[in-house]
Amino acid sequence: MPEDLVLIKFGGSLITDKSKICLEKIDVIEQLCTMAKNIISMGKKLVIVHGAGSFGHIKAKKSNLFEGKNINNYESQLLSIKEVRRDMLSLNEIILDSLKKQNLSAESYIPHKEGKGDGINYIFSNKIDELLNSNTIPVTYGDVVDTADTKEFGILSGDDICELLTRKLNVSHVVFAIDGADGIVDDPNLENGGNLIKNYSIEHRVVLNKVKNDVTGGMDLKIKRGYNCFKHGSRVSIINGKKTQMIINAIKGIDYIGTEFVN
Ligand code: IP8
Repeated sequence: MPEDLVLIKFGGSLITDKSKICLEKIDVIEQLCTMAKNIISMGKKLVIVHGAGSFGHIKAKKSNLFEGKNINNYESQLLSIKEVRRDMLSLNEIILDSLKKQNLSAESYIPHKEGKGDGINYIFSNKIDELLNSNTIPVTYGDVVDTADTKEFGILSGDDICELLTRKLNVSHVVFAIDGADGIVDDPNLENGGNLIKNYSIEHRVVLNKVKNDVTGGMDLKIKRGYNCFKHGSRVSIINGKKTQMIINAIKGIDYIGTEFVN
């Protein structure tokens, strides 16, 4: 696999309006895709992962898709699975179109079609490797996936994907592009929105709020998955996705505003 492989997760709250069902933030998506063009011009290989935001979490939560098959609610769960998969495909399509506007070669990896297993147990097909080998940017996302056990289905988060792909592909740098903060903050409930932790190590104590309309856990899961990517040997940064120059700086290895995982 390439030595300089960057994986960026576009957070669901960053690219969608989480309070309104299936509403994308097209200006933010376009800014991120312009940044992707920049990263490719730097000679890096790139994998893009995106979250679900209001295209996934609201319906997934309503039908408890995270917990798998519920015999009392099975029919309506099956309907929700169809809807969430359809909605996620349409969000993925919006991102692909925006990348194509930048003349980038990009193709979807659709989790529920290609692999099986929920959360960190998901098994990938080889499609991502094949796309990278043909200089195409794989674009994948958090999805409702089938499982091989009695649960029948469950949720694969984009954050899980970051850890799984870091292990599979030896990613050199994982960047979580988030909304509403410059990185990990000590306490988001403080009047100033919290103080940025520039160098995060696992000993840091941070206050993590419960996220509305979310089935996968917001910053909590990002920190867990990010830490595992870091332990695996990848650089890991959490950066405000609206400050794309900071993401470019981080990838270039120069000073940036954001959080970097350290020992
Ligand atoms: O937004 C969740 O993915 P995430 C996937 O990356 C669904 O945590 C369908 C809710």
